[in-house]
Amino acid sequence: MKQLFLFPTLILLSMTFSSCEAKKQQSQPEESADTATVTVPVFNADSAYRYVKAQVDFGPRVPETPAHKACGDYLAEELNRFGATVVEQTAELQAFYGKVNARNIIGSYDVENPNRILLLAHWDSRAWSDHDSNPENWRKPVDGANDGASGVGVLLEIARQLQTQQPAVGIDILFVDAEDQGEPRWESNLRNSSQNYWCLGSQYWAANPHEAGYKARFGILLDMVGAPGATFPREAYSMQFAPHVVEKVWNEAQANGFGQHFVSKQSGYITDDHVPVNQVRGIPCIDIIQLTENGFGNYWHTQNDTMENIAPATLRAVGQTLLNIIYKEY
Ligand code: AHN
Ligand code: ZN
Repeated sequence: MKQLFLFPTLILLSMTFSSCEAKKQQSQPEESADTATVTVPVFNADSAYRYVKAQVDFGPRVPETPAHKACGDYLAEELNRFGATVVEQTAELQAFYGKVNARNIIGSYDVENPNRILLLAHWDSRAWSDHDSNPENWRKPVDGANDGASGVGVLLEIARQLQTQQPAVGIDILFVDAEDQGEPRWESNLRNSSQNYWCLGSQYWAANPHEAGYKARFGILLDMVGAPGATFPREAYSMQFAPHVVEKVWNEAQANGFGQHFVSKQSGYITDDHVPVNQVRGIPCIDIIQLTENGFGNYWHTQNDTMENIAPATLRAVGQTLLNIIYKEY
């Protein structure tokens, strides 16, 4: 089943593009504007679910562990298999406990196209379950099925779709590392440090993009997009830096019946990977992140952030909305 969208302005644009062509064809009847359509691929949530599970099956993707290395290789290989141009960057970054080797992985489509959209998610999983109800679990790493793997899984499924049908805009998929290794709760002395030990990979990328002077029209960050019944409020930094992108994405979601996830209410400011993209790289970037009254959900930074708590329906709501946004952009 393909989804069809009326797309009247596309025809006008293509006519101005090729004025020589238009002259030659002047005698031909013009296509009426309201028959112009764009076909958006259908997001396969089961496929996305499998990409989430494949990451979790490596074990926690804590930087500098064998599972992390193996999963990074897998992600680069999948992007390559789906026809992306893959670039990686590694950097030694300052974590609160010392240096950490981080690896950002970028898959680009239609690289010559100057009109680009950036899609990103963090691929590392947290080294500590410091919000677990059982203190004995605090020093265990999280599976990060939702916190990490869900966003990456949705983007891998989008990569697979991009290969089959090229949209009008170029797409860059950025998997950032070392987002989730910020100081655990017991290091409360570091809370007031001026250093932000979260989002290390995206901070590095924003200052050192994979391509000199890299720009995109806008960016969309996915963070914790797989929980059953997840709600995504309009996050405050997103509203501050990219209100038009929030508007576009939430309208698209609500128009397609995903309003139970993409709720209209606003949230507070969340320090996440979109902040350096906005502040350092100057790309308007939003964060689609699960948030409820009591924070990031019951399983956040606990031993229960597992595949049992991943719902294909939520992956679909986010993935289909993104595909609609991508294919309607021109
Ligand atoms: C903080 O808790 C500082 N920021 C939320 C970003 C985050 C953590 N996303 C996933 N894990
Ligand atoms: Zn986290």
